[in-house]
Amino acid sequence: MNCFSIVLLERVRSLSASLLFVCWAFASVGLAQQPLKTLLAGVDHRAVTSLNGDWHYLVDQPPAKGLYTSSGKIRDNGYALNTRPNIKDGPHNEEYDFATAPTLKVPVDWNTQDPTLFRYEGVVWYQRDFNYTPQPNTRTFLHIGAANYKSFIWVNQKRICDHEGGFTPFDCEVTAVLKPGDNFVVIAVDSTRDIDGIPSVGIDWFNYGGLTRDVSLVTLPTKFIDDYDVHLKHGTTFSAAEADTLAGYIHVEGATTGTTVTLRVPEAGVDAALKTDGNGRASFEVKAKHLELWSHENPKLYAVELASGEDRLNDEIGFRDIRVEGTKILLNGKPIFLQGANMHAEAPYRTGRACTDEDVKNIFGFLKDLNANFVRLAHYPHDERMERAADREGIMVWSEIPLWQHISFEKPEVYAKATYMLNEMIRRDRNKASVILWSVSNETPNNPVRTKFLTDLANEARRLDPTRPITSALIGPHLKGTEMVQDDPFADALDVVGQNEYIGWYELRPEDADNIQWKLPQKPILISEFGAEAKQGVHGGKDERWTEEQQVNVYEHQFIMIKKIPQVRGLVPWVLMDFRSPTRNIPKLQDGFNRKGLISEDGKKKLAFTLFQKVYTERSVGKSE
Ligand code: GCB
Repeated sequence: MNCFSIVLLERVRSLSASLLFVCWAFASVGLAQQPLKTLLAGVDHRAVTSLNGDWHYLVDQPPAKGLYTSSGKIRDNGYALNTRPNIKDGPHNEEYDFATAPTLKVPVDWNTQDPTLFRYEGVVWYQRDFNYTPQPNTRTFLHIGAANYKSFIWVNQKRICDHEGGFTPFDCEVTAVLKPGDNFVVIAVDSTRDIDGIPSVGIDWFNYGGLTRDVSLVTLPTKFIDDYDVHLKHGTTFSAAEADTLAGYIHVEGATTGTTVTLRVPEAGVDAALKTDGNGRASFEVKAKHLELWSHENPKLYAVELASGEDRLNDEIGFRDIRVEGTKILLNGKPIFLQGANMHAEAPYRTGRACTDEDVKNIFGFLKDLNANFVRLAHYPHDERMERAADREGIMVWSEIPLWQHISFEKPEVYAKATYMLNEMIRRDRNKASVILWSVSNETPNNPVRTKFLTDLANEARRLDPTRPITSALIGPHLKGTEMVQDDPFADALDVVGQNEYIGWYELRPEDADNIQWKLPQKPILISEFGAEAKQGVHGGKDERWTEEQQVNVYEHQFIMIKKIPQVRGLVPWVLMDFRSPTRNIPKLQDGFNRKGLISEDGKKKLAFTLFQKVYTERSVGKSE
């Protein structure tokens, strides 16, 4: 087994006060040479040098001999060196050449850019040149918004970092390997599914590979703000009259005790000079002169300025209180009912992994048209643009790590991966007011090993962020007569319980829902998935599968059932838009798409969309009180 110790202290600083050494096996994948020590928050609000654009690429088909040795180690003497083959004379040397290779756009998955790579899951090498002008007293990081699934990175032939996980950002320090003028970066991205990965091998979505989000170089002063949390103080109770205090911390990497940090929110009358402690963290509680709280109706964002020494970072942050009381979800002290939809990170119209401003605009256009106030970003963190848009548009968000169905729960190294993915997600999005729920998993099998794993993970999420409720989507209710019983012990560890069910599609008939009584935990319940497939444009009787009418029929019976569950605090139909899933193989109906969308992948609304639009406008299903 090839293992390495990774010092998680810096990556999960708030997670542990002591060094936590984690060693995980990259299956047969080889050694990571350096631990990732830095994780930069707020990069999308910094001035960066974008490395988006055209990158040369070469496909390293399994067994990927350019990347892996026969014993599964990472090869440091192959493509990573980016040398040229002797084409004309001299002894034959290399079997690759980036300089003459075609290019792929970054970001954007490889599958939808090169038809020969459409179903490819394996290693693709990316290379690009860039120019660098050294600046004294700075540190430079290569920031990768996301690369699915494992990445191995070299700059100027030096291996600088590895990363596992396809949906969260990471940062590799390149200060020591950069030179004035021409430089190059080579990244091998391996999208091969791994039984011990998160997610594991079985997924119901398309495994888009590659550098799927923005890539940039971030140059910072030697002491810099790498993490911050600016939120409305989250006390044991909430009172609108007293909601005038901002709390949190600003962490300065490299700071010694007593380093000054300033926090300014001019519009709220906040101008505070703070001091770091021995860990570089300046914790604070400061009174604002006036605060308008963020909500769906009033998504107020404030310009927030952080500074320490040479470093400056400007963000836009909303302030609000989210908590659970009994079976209610309270936003700013008032009960809310979440009218939402699930969404995969699938780009409308063009298909592919959503990653552009245009994709986000289209998705939010659908949500607003639906009159939604909530979206579950399934089943992994989406592009950061989504949460930024949600902040601006007042759409509340459920954000989750890709812990989907069957995971190697018995393996400590998988738990370590889950915690750092959770940390990467929370680090990136903790300052987004729209994010009201962290989800640790979706539809996992109920057994003691998994329950312990997920309970620990839920507690970890709570420890990383004590201001937001923790949730998960559960399956496995069992029918006892006409009673549907959810007694999964993992629900005890959750603040909000997501209940997935497909009555009328995978089980029973649509009308059976009318008579089912649910026995659910006395906690706020979100019906986090329900629905049926329909091919847009196919019409027929309400009992005819695949028709838009049948999809509507399923939902209408669901509404009869859901109205009788007193704890329900939200509706999250599966799914807003049809999405690619290669396991969906019924020709002419699915053609590689999961068809449970309210909208087709090319933006055409099905009848069920109109149904939800009406229900959400009239607020006819569900109550907040
Ligand atoms: C589920 C999963 C979701 C699937 C959906 C389906 O329960 O959570 O990822 O896509 O069912 O359509 O089967």
